[in-house]
Amino acid sequence: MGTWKKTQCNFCGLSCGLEMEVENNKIVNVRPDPDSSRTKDYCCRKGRSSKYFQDHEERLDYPLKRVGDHFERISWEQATKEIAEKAKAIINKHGPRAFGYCGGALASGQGDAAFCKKMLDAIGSQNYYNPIGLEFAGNWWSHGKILGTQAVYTEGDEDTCDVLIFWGSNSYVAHNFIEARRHIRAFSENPDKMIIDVDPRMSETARMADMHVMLRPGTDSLLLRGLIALILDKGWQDQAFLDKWCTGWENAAKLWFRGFDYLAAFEVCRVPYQQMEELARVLTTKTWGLHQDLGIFCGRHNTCNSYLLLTLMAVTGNLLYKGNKMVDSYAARGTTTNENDPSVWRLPETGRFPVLASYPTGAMAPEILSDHPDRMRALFISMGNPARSWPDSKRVAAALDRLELLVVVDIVMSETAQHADYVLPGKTGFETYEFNVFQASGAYISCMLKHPIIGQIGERKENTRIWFDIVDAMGYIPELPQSLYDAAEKAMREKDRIPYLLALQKFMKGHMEYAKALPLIICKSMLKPMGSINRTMMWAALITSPMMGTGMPERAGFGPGDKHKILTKVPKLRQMAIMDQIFQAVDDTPQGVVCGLPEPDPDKYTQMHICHQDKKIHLWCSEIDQNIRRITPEKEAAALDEDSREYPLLLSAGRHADGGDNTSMRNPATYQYRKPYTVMMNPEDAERFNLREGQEVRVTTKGGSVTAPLEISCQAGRGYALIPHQFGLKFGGKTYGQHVNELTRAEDLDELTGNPIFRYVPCRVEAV
Ligand SMILES: Nc1nc2c(c(=O)[nH]1)N[C@H]1C(S)=C(S)[C@@H](COP(=O)(O)OP(=O)(O)OC[C@H]3O[C@@H](n4cnc5c(=O)[nH]c(N)nc54)[C@H](O)[C@@H]3O)O[C@H]1N2
Ligand SMILES: Nc1nc2c(c(=O)[nH]1)N[C@H]1C(S)=C(S)[C@@H](COP(=O)(O)OP(=O)(O)OC[C@H]3O[C@@H](n4cnc5c(=O)[nH]c(N)nc54)[C@H](O)[C@@H]3O)O[C@H]1N2
Ligand code: SF4
Ligand SMILES: [Mo]
Repeated sequence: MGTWKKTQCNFCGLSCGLEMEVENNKIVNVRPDPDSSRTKDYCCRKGRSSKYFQDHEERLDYPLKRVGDHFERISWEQATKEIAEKAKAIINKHGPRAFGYCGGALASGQGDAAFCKKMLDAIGSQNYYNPIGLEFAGNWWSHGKILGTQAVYTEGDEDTCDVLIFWGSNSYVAHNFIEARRHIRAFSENPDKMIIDVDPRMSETARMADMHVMLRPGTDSLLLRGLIALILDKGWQDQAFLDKWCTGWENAAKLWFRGFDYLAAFEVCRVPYQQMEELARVLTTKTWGLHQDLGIFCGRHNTCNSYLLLTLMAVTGNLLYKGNKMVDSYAARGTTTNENDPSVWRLPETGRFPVLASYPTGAMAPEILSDHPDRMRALFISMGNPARSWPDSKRVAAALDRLELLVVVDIVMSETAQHADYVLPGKTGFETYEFNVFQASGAYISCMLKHPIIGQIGERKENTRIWFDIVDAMGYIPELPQSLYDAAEKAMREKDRIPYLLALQKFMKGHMEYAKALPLIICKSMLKPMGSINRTMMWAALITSPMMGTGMPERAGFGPGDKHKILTKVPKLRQMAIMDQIFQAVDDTPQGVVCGLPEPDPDKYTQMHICHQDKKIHLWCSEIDQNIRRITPEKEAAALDEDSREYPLLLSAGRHADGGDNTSMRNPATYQYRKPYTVMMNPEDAERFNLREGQEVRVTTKGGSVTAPLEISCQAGRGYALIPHQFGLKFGGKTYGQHVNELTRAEDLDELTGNPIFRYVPCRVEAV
């Protein structure tokens, strides 16, 4: 018999509450936590599979250094010293543009993303590559233009809407919002509620829908342009909402929608007009909430897709109103990056710009492989597997090999780690502190801090602690006075960090030259009493939260306490004291705490979430104008047919299939009793190409070719083949399946933001 401990899932941003039975330092059982502050007795298969992820023979226990063609065990002291010296020498010779970080993951651990961005700031480099540049770039850029911020995003609120729309999102399998399956089932069973699914195939989610719009793959932008034109033509738009909240609408309506030939557009999209009229009527008469994902984010014209969906919300009065809410978070997900600001770096070779500080992942390999003097030469990677998960993996591998210094922190010898000069053993979120400050739903903010439930194994270290030790050895964190360490110790002992904040403020006043290193100074002084960089980063994120002063903590019952008189005189410090109280509550409560409630007044809510200075929703944007205008029935029909002779099918390169979690679920025990690695194809296509169930087939694209057994299923749309995302991983010396990014190309990126186009890859499938 082991001991049951409360924790949260490690595998996606939702952080479902879990209880784990731990015996002999191993997870032996997992069940959903009924007391969680965000999920009630709910988790998915990934969370339940945690034990296969945590303990297996491939876990790394010691630091490794490449010597010739193999790796040798070295000490932490040697690793830290050598890496710091080599990285520093490269920066001294070529400047900070030669240095970069990639990874950070948007999974349930945001410690790496939070710390490593600060590490780059201190070094003076903007080379930050995060999965933002691989799925959200188009969406977050559109939020920046329309709402004035890239750091938050909108999502359907199932508590307030009558209609749930899944657009390019297979949520029944992906569980990409809180208690997804539970909500989908409830909507499906309730005769007063409705589910609409827009997806070119009969996905598991589409099967539960009341209306399935089975559009031709890659035609979402064309469909959306037509749909908005149809709404205007009928006069069904929410004019009161547009007049009250929006600006630029007249321009957008005149140049993009009025007079647009929507009948021709629907024909190219292969959707019946009657269904579009019905859809337009539902969208303009009911409260609806949207869940969109990779069908939109990684589809053709993905930035236009996101921009037009936000426009559709505004036109129907559903943006930041009724069904679509802002997913707030106390921890800033980053700062909005204005690509027109001359101080923001353009990538030297491709000229690409960052969104929310993160560059397009597809651009990284071409940049490293270029001969530009400003190219990246030293790279640190953690919580990411670019040689497997990023577009054009062969090119990524070649780029990693070209680097003068590559350091990878991982829990296994990943496909990326295999190319490194140093591979350092990280901990999982079960072995150290980890935090996730994504909001659970539009209805509340709940914060959680995972505490370690597994004791020390081998010489594994917290990822961020590894990076901290290296930047400290590089000399980017100054020596601190003993008084600051003492203040930190006392603050943690007394569970009140206000005196520490005052001591820190005093120190910084005399040392303005250290301003860029402030977060690292906090980590250094707090490290001993906190025992963890992640735990410190969570506290730092809370006390610098952009949500301070919004009244959210107070509505959830949090106040500053009455210990310090100074709090009544300094409003900013008072707000920080409230966040400090929240930190304490979260730190004391492993199941998480509801610590923020949104503004209840709908008008004030909308007002608060519009970040443009004029407090208006901006529906016109000159940067996207030409892109939208080019999306016409004629041009799209020609572009969609362009490759069809040589590549008669389309490939969804990387369905996020059940049981997997990108490349984290490496252990094949996760898939026992299943045969998940296949090419899925529609029965009519199989007949057309004379292929049989189970037969080995070859899939060829412009990027490369892989083989897999054929699975014939009505779940695949006609003309649309699918390969799962999470294969091609090594375990126990064997590689399971082939990996889908051997089929994708670095040049197939969205024209605006550079987000990859994984869901529209022309291909052919033949018998081997
Ligand atoms: N089990 C499991 N769950 C996961 C993950 C996992 O690997 N496994 N990964 C997690 C992560 S990181 C993410 S980002 C999410 C992804 O979650 P999803 O985005 O839901 O995953 P996909 O399987 O890509 O589903 C996208 C849907 O879009 C459809 N689609 C394809 N092309 C088009 C198109 O042109 N237009 C439209 N409208 N739809 C299209 C596809 O048919 C598919 O049903 O899942 C998360 N959850
Ligand atoms: N063709 C194609 N490519 C895709 C997609 C697709 O649909 N098609 N989907 C894209 C999407 S949506 C995403 S989000 C990305 C994901 O791409 P990445 O962000 O690169 O994530 P992973 O590939 O899962 O790599 C995560 C790495 O972190 C390690 N790791 C996991 N958990 C821990 C931990 O707790 N501690 C430590 N130290 N390490 C850990 C894992 O071993 C793994 O090597 O893939 C993208 N790539
Ligand atoms: S939905 Fe699944 S993967 Fe995501 S946090 Fe919950 S249990 Fe984990
Ligand atoms: Mo993702």
